[in-house]
Amino acid sequence: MRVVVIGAGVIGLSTALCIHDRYQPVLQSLDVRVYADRFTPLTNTDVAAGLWQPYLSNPSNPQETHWNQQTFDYLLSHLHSPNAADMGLALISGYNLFHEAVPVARGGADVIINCTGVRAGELQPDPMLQPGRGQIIKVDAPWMKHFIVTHDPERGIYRSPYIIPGIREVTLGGIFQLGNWSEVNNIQDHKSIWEGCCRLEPTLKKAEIVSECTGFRPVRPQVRLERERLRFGPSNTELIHNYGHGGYGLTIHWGCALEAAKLFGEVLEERKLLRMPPSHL
Ligand SMILES: Cc1cc2nc3c(=O)[nH]c(=O)nc-3n(C[C@H](O)[C@H](O)[C@H](O)COP(=O)(O)OP(=O)(O)OC[C@H]3O[C@@H](n4cnc5c(N)ncnc54)[C@H](O)[C@@H]3O)c2cc1C
Ligand SMILES: *[C@@H]1O[C@H](CO)[C@@H](O)[C@H](O)[C@H]1NC(C)=O
Ligand SMILES: CC(=O)N[C@H]1CO[C@H](CO)[C@@H](O)[C@@H]1O
Repeated sequence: MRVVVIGAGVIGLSTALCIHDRYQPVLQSLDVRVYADRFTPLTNTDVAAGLWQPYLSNPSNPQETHWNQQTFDYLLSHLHSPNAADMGLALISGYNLFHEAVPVARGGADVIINCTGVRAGELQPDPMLQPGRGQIIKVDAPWMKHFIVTHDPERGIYRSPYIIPGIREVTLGGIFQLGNWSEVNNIQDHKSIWEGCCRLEPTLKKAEIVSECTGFRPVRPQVRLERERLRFGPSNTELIHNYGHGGYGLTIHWGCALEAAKLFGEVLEERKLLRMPPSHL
């Protein structure tokens, strides 16, 4: 069984890991490879602030709420493990403020998993998928112990500042611009983030800027997580899509990886490849 995962952001890596851990013990042979044209630290996942923050429940797919919950439980279960620091895990409190002031060899895989994020449309057009451009500034401000996320109706979701401490740096942001593919940092956006965040937390004025970058959220009305069968001549290749996680990819990733692994298990069952039921994670 040869599995090719396209994409090395949080979605591709967690899906590859989940499939490997669950099915490697029960298959005669399982070869999982991850292909991507960008790896860490150059993916959109690296730009994310990293807050577990589900959006309001998605009426077009109530399962997303369940996947968010599974991810939360998974992260929480690792909080006191020796891996917590490597996973970047920390429990922090904070404030939500409202009213503020690849080239894949055809036939070379039995199953292909598309975890291509915002650029999934390059491989096969998906009119529902759009870039939600974001820009962030990372600062050194170890005195910041709480997150502050604003949802300002006046400024809209598009320029509403947030301050999110990570385990090393603090992420300042607040830009959400739909449909713009520009990867350059914009000076107006920079000013808006800096001024907005310093107004929320004046001590940030003395924080040193470590880096600044732009990334794209794979915005879609709902995550695309489903099977599709590809036919190349006589051979059947199964395709599993797992993309379109918007501004909540880290929040939902593990639940989606479990679901993708379940779909993979269906393929194995149909092909009568399972020697015993899959191990439970
Ligand atoms: C400013 C900002 C802040 C964010 N903050 C948060 C947050 O606090 N919490 C949260 O949960 N989410 C947050 N997000 C959202 C989160 O970053 C995304 O949902 C998540 O990174 C999507 O992961 P992904 O693996 O699908 O995509 P990506 O990280 O974009 O990875 C896609 C992978 O596919 C590969 N790829 C794509 N197309 C091809 C191709 N044609 N050939 C070969 N390889 C290809 C790329 O090289 C890459 O390896 C934020 C996003 C932004 C922009
Ligand atoms: C897209 O964003 C870039 C960088 O912020 C900006 O210079 C450009 O004007 C924007 N384009 C559109 C069409 O909004
Ligand atoms: C939607 C999407 O990205 N589909 C692609 C997944 O990967 C395969 C193999 O490269 C493509 O054929 C699909 O178009």
